[in-house]
Amino acid sequence: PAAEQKGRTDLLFKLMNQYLKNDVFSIQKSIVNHVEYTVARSRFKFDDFEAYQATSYSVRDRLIESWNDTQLFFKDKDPKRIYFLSMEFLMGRSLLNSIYNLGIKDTYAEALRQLGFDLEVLVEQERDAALGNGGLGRLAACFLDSLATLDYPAWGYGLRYEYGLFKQVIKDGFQHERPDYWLNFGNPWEIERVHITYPVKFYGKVEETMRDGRKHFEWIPSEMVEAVAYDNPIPGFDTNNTINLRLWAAKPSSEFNIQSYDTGDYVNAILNKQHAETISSVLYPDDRTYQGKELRLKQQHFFVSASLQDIIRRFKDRNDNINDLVNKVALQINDTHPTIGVVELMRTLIDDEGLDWKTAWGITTKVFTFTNHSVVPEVLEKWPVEILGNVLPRHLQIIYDINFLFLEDLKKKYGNDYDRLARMSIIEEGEKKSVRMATLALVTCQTVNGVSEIHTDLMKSMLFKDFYELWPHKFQNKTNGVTQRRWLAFSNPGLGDIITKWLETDAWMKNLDLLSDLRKYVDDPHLQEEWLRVRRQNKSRLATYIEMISGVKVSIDALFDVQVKRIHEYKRQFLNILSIIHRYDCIKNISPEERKKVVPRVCIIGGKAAPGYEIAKKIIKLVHAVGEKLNNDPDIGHLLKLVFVPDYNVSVAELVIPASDLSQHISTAGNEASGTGSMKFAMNGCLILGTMDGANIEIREEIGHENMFIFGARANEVPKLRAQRKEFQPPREFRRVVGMIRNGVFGHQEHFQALCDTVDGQGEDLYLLGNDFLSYLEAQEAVDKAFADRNRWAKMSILSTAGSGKFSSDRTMKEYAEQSWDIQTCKRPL
Ligand code: NTF
Repeated sequence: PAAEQKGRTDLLFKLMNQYLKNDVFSIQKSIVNHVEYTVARSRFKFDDFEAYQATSYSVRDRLIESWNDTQLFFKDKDPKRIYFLSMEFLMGRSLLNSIYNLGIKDTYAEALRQLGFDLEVLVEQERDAALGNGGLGRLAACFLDSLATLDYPAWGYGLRYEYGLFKQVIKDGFQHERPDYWLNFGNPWEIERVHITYPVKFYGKVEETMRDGRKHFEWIPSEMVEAVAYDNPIPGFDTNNTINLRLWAAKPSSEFNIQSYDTGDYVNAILNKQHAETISSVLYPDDRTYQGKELRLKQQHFFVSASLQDIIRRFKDRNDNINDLVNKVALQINDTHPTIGVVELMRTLIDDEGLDWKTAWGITTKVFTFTNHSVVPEVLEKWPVEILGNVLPRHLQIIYDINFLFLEDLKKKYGNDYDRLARMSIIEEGEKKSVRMATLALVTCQTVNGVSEIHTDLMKSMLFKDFYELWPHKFQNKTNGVTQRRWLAFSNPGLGDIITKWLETDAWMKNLDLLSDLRKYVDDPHLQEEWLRVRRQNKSRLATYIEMISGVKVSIDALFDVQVKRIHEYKRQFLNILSIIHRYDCIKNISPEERKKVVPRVCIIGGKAAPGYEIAKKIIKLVHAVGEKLNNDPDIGHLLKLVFVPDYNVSVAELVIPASDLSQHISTAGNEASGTGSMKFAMNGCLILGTMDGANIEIREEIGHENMFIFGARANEVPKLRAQRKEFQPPREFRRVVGMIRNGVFGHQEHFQALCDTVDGQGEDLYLLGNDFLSYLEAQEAVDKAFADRNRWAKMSILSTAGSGKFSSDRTMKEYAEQSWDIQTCKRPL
């Protein structure tokens, strides 16, 4: 047997070193093999989609090698790991990103070319993985890219929704939602782990017993659902590390409720079980209103419970003492959505691990860190006690206990200041008692951070003022960032090449601060020429796309003015439309001579409205109505166009951002926590028209106020302006354009009255469109003036890119690693 054993070891060792090769022929061999044996098509006849599938599977093979080895290496070193818990990961497509990150893009392109396929065409076959709503989910995706690239021992955990964010279809200018069944044609980027499953419990009751002389609580659930792991390898760039995003799908539990089969109603017993799968079926499409729906709470508990079981299992593989958890595990909760996990960990430690409250509390409060992503209190999730207590009865008990002890402590400090105690309580009293999830997170997490400087300041001074007074040391700022790999290097390769050429290095792909060296060459006419040429090529690509989707022909000499993001009143797409109407009105009323001086513009608006958000949907309709009018007005011609880009998503963003001259980030100051789109645009040399809100303020610091167009009320002025609304008389220009809509200049009057009401007449104009209008128009004029001067614009554009080094998510991740998670890198050697 010893000899046999040795023979086997030798054989395995030999086999283990048979890694896939990355020369053109080996890649072709693996693609064609997948055509034949995975896709089951003939290698002599397969179409673009099948070629995409086979190519993806061959890339996946390579990812798996790197990922297995990374996981083995992590297991061996057993460093403290960071687990990033998020309800949303807006990944977009994977093929191009993976082969770029693995450093095999050119070889793949060549391999495919010889086989008669075009990589660029195949890439388009992939469906976006849209498991997120917008900024919050995309941020999580950028973070994973940076964590892998920086060699941090990290895991992402989330939900494998069968339906991602709905597809937006426009009919007669109205948004319709279509389900995004993205798994329809299979998903080559995931690996189902049939053996990695955990039971997740719901409902039922709690029984109190005595155990070892101590009170013991036992939760007897009445529903059990199985969580099955799906792994998504996330390769780092220019490193051997590939980390994991583990998403959970719900499956009926095989063990539970067996007795119901014995009642004779076998078929119904099975049908009832099928309900379990609904838990992971659909992503909620509202990004800042919570509806207190039971299913949403079940989703939250489902994914954190499975994740925690998985994390504790992994911990126990290598550690005997549960107290060491704090040295091995950091748990990041992305907004309040995973907050129930804090309670689930307490429950596990006390009920399952047998720890006393104090020990469990000591561990729990050291492992969790919390990021808040919103400025206004209305967004903060609250769960009605009734729902929470029904779905998770033991958790509600624990929440009450946490709150009791917390309030006792507060009383010691603040005495009978009951107002304060009521404000700070985890339980909100009132008609409908509810659990304040952000408060729960604040009380239990080691640190809490905002996502831009102004946001963190507002958290301290307004949103969580009481808590800042109590625990100033808990509060941190972590300004958001985006990955320059996906958002600059891969989606704008032309510009990337210029940057590499002038900096004489491509090291900016891992150290974005290097971009600042571009400043040295900003006046060089060669750089300016090359820069503008690439930007024109990108614009021409977008112009073709625009014509395809809307039939509108646009001139690439015009200024491409873009606002793409979720549609929200606070983001003020309506303000943008009003200024477009103003521009239209001005052009109509000037002489042909004067028209010659007008700077031509193509205005592009895109974004989804939450399905139940009526005003947002009207804004979309208005874009179409105004577009219809001015795109077909012979007086206007190419001077002004307005197009709506439907179904804005990650892939559309990759096309639009590199082709934009100007991008708008014009939220009412004090409303946008950060904004990350702005960072992508700035990196790509697009100038920003914005308010002093969110990350715009820091972008301005980096890029220079002279290279941005800033307007509007400042955040500290907003409360006063709101208070003075009753006396405020909007300017004549504002009343005129709103009047044009009301009077039916763009038709469909009946749809727009309610929208106009929000900004004039009886309306409150909560977002101060009327107040900011003139200053916005002035900024727009400054834009025209700058664009008319080609050299000046080129310079400003280069300086935008040069100043965007700070906005890499690599920087953000390093800050979290050092200041919140206390983790070290763990780099796998080749
Ligand atoms: C969003 N928050 C903010 O509105 C953005 O300003 C920010 O850039 C992103 O988070 C990422 O931090 C949300 O979507 C939510 F849901 F939290 F309100």
